[in-house]
Parts: sequence; C-alpha cells; structure tokens
Amino acid sequence: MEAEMNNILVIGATGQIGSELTPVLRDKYGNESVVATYLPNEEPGPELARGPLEEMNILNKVRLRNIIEKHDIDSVFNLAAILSAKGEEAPAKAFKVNVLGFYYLLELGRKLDLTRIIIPSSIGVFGPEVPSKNAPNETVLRPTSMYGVTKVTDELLGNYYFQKFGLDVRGFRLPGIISSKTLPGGGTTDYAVEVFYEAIREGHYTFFVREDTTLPLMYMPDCVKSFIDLAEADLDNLEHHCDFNVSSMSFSAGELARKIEEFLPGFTYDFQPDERQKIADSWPDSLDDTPAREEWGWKPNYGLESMVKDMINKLEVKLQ
Ligand code: AKB
Repeated sequence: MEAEMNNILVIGATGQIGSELTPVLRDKYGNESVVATYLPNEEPGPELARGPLEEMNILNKVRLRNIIEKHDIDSVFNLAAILSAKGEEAPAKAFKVNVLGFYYLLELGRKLDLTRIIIPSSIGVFGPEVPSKNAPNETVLRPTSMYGVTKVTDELLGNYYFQKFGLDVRGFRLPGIISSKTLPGGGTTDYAVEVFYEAIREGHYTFFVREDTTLPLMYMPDCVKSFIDLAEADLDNLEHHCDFNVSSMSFSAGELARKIEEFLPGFTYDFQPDERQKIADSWPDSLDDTPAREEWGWKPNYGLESMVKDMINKLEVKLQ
C-alpha cells in the first residue's frame, strides 16, 4: 500500500543533487509542499526561493525538529553528506554529518511518525574484495574510506529502523553523478564533471586519476528520476530498503576524454593521479542492479554518448 508524500523536506538543497532534485519535486508536488534547507554559510539563490526555505545544519537536532513540526513534514530527502575525498581530509566531520546527522533524523522519524525518509548511499560502500565487474547487490561491504564506512552504517541504520520500528527508510548506492548545474563538492568522481568545465573553458584537463580508471557513473536527469521512482515505489514491492545498487553507465577516464574530444576537437588531456586514485581503485567498475530493476522498476535513460552531448550543450550556454 502506498503512503502519500504531502509535505517534503529536502536537507541539503543547495548541493549538486539537491539543487536539481528540489525544483523537480516542487514541479511535481507544488512549490509550497517542498521545504528546502541550506547551510548557514550558503546563499540559497533565487530558484530555491520559489518555495519555503530554511537555514539549517543537520547536526542541530532541535532546529531539525522545529522545521519538521513547523511545516508538518511527512517525507524527508536527506542529501546532507561529506563525500569521499573530503571525508579523508575531515573524517570526524564526515562521521558527524553522515552518521550522527542521519541518526538524529531517524530518531525524529520514529518519534514524529514520519511517512518516509530517503537517503542516498554510494558505491563508496564497496571495498577492494568486491568483484569489479557487475558488483552484486549482496556482497561483503568493507570500504576503505571513511565515507564508505559512514554509508555502510547509514544503510544498516536505515534497514534497522525499518525492521525495528516500521519507519519507511529508503536508499540506493549512487554512482558518481555528472551534472551541469552545481559542481559536486569533494568526491572521488568529481573529475567526470570538472573535465567538461575545463574542456570548454581551457581546452585542456588534467585528470587526477589514471586513464584506465573505470567507475560507475550516472547523468543527473537519471539521478533525479531514481530518487522519485524509489520514493514513490510501493512499499509492498520492496524487499530491500536502504541498499539498492543502481547502475547507469560505466566508462574509464580515457574513454570519457576521447568522447568529449569527438564533440570538442582540439581538446587535450593528461593524467596525474593523486591520493583520490586509491579510493577509485577500491570501488568496482560496474554494478549489478537487478533488485532495483525488479522491485521498483529502475531503468536509466542516458548513456555515455547522449550524456556527453547534453552536458556540452548545456555548459556551452552556461559558460559563454
Ligand atoms: C564520491 O565520489 O565521493 C561520490 C560518490 C561516488 O558517492 N560522488
């Protein structure tokens, strides 16, 4: 049986995903029904101001509770996270934001009887023991980054709150997300976004991973679709809750560079791996996402060629 999402809270609405998911949720559910939060040091921008806006840090649990009560929130998308590269620089902060912040939200979800919480997990949950090709949904999770440790914990916590308290918590393991609106903030897969900006602005990009580094990636329109499809899926059909693999495309840094070169002749590139290479090497090349396809009908629309074409079209307008 499907419960409705009437009043939605998006935590972290200014980030790479939040800045694109929030407007789509507002188009679908109405401007007034989607409350967007931003951090005290951030500028939310005019687009996010077309609906209710609240300044909030997820670690401020009193304010989180006040906002949920003030807007009579029933469903929460939690996009507050410290990503993999930043998590290695600031592991304590990553633990607090990614685990403690989510725990506060789960506790409020239980106490205030929220209908639904959606939280992205990540390919960061995987470690080097996992088969690199078509990493299974059910496999050993021994990540080597702090980010991965926090995301495995979040998956387990979300599943626990569902089993123990019946709180409907849902999530999937996002690959690296490629998008043209807002830059990602401190992940290992950031090269797959930065390369487009530099190719258009400078005609050259130095990748911070090796040419043969192959990872699962996804274009933002598919990422937004995955959030909405999972959030709207019928609970009765879900055997998994917070730990779905979701796959879209996989390619190496070299393949991405050569595809961009086809659209931007004269683009040059080289490869100077840094400390992020170690994280990339610990993640699988591709994922088996059969449970997501079977339980909530996951199906992406974009591949390498259509994504590169659309990114270049959008960024050529944005950067001119
Ligand atoms: C990162 O690189 O940390 C993120 C992710 C794959 O979760 N983009």
